[in-house]
Amino acid sequence: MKIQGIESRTDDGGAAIVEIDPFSRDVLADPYAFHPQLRDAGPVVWFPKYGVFGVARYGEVKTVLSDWQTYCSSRGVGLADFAREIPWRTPSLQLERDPPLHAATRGVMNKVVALPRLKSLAPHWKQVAAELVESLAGRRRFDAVQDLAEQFPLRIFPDTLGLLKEGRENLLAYATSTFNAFGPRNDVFLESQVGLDAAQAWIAEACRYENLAPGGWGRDVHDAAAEAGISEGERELLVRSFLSAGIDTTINGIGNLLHAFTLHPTEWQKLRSDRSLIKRAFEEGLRWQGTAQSFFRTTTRETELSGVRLPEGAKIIAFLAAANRDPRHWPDAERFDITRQTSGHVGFGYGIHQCLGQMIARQESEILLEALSSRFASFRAAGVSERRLNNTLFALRSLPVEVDLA
Ligand code: OVM
Repeated sequence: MKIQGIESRTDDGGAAIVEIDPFSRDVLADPYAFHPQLRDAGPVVWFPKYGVFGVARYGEVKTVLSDWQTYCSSRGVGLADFAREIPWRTPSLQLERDPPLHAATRGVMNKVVALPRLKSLAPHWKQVAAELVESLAGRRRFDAVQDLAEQFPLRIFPDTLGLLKEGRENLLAYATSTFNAFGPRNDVFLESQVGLDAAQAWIAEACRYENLAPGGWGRDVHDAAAEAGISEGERELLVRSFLSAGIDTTINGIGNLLHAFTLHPTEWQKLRSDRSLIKRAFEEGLRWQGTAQSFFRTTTRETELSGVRLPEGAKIIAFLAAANRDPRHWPDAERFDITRQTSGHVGFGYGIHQCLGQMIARQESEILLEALSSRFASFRAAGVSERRLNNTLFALRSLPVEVDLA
């Protein structure tokens, strides 16, 4: 699909004007068709529809994410500028904070997700993965999103946190709308708002100390944060970060990776013949078809980026997914290749806000891939897949597959 709308015009500061709406249904359904034109338009683009800048090349995306002094997060990492409008939810104490405040909460959270603690969960997660894969093996045809990618994180992560058993269906609804809320108030966003009040109320309740099970990470967050002198209300917000960022992301990271394998059957065979490729396959999945497609920053001062002048208080979209396929950086960028060198991908972001939960996502995905690739000799599409449009996430609603057993 060729998307019209990129002309060689610039705004006053030299940014290339792009008339395309990056949050239109067409682009959200197939962002990778839009990225080449976006990258080629110039190092910095300007979207008049929203009055925001954008970067889609690898170098500029990395610059914006690295320089938190100039490109801040505390004014929101979506389209809304918190300096001008009231945030739609209480801002996150992680995602939507700058140093020095950011460091205090990040330190607390880092303790909770520390590797030895994470590793101690692996035996249980492996057992859950084995059971899930066995039940799918008995069916041979199933939906790799609904029956697999959604099932696995939902069976392990809420228990890891010690969440209330009842009402967990609210988790996905909440995360989906949170990720939509980083974009404009378009139909995609509005559709995800239906019934959200109840989901938000459940989330707030679920984050309270007394509603979190003893021994779970939710209480660990409370305890570690209390020790750091963080108030009770703020402790609850830190737990909320896990609920916001830990479910829809992993589901779609796994879903997108499985989708990539259905499109590239030889890569599945490579994985089966060399299991040491599992780690790389996960990273390549995030590079080639990442979950979080974009985040915004806001300029704290007038600045210049690759020769383009940006005023103070400007919103700028960092297109992570476009950077991850920028041919200026990646050899054979469009190719899904699980043997490639993937280090430096920005699928988890970059800099001080780089995904806190990335080791959790890695462990979940590697355990699942291990179980799948040992049991399924082939893994192929068996019907038409369906997209689930989201202003931030690249997501599938459905991926019918058929497997042969090993
Ligand atoms: C948060 C958070 C962090 C990362 C991603 C995200 C919804 C949220 O701290 O709430 O997306």
